[in-house]
Amino acid sequence: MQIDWRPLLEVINQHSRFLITSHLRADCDAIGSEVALSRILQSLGKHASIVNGDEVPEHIRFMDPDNRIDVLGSTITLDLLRGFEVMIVVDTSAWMQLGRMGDVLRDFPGLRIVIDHHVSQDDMKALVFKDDRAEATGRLILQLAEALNVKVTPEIAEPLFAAIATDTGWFRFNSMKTETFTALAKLTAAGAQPNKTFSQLFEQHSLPRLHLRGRILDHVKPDCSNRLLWTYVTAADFRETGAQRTDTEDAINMLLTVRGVETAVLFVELEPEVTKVSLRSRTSFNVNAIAEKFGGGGHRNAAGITYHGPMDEAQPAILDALRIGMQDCPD
Ligand SMILES: [Mn+2]
Repeated sequence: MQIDWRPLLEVINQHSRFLITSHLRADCDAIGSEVALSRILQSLGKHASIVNGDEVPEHIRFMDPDNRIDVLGSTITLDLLRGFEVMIVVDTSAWMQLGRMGDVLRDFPGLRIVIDHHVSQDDMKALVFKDDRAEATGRLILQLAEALNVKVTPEIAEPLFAAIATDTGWFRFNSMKTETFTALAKLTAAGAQPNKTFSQLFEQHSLPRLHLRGRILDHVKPDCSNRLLWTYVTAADFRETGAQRTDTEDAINMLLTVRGVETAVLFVELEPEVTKVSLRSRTSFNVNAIAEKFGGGGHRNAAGITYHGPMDEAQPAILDALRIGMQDCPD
């Protein structure tokens, strides 16, 4: 269903000072939507500030080349957030995900707007512009630009392209639809450069990260007649490769590239008594149910656990639960 943007057009026409925020641990859809929206508002002669509850993650700093995004309590203080007439939340509708900006929103005396594509919706006492069929908030921001008759410059197109590209796993998730390609065509026509964005997103890793991946692959073990693959990273692996904690990101998905694999698990030894566990499923098998047994959570197909115990205790406990849950696993 197409969003009716008219109430928001009216709000934008009638106000001049906008405060934009998004969720903690921002991704490219959050940052891209914020940056593009601020540029759209600025092109209309409005004042727009972006303030988040935490820092832009290092690997997507390229999304904010002018350092326009403030962090509450770090680069900006609460008293400087007075005088805004409209507060706009993008790419989330959950209080929990706003961090300290949630308090700002709770106390905000002006109008509240939410622009989002997630199904869940907290009551934020806001005007909500939502399309939960949209693959990314970035595409909704493009719709808004069109509704406002704003010319989409390269500076608006680039962050929106990155937003859609990342929320669709570089155009491969089944959230991709005809409208996505249409939006991408408009964005590239307006100056977005897919090859540049690809390089910024996926070709900036460190050599230690590559070495860590080598170890993760080297440690892969099959289980449950090869339907389950699991692997691990030890504290020594981090130390010896020089890799960072964040360098395990996405590594688990490599396990799902093997034919016949249904479930993948990655154990990460964070501390002697803390083991981070990532679970993935590409069938109807619900890894979230397993994660919840151990105090973790997530989604059906992707979930995580922070296991308070050594890795050699976490491994048999969680693998056993998976074998039972997956059914028909030989002993
Ligand atoms: Mn998103």
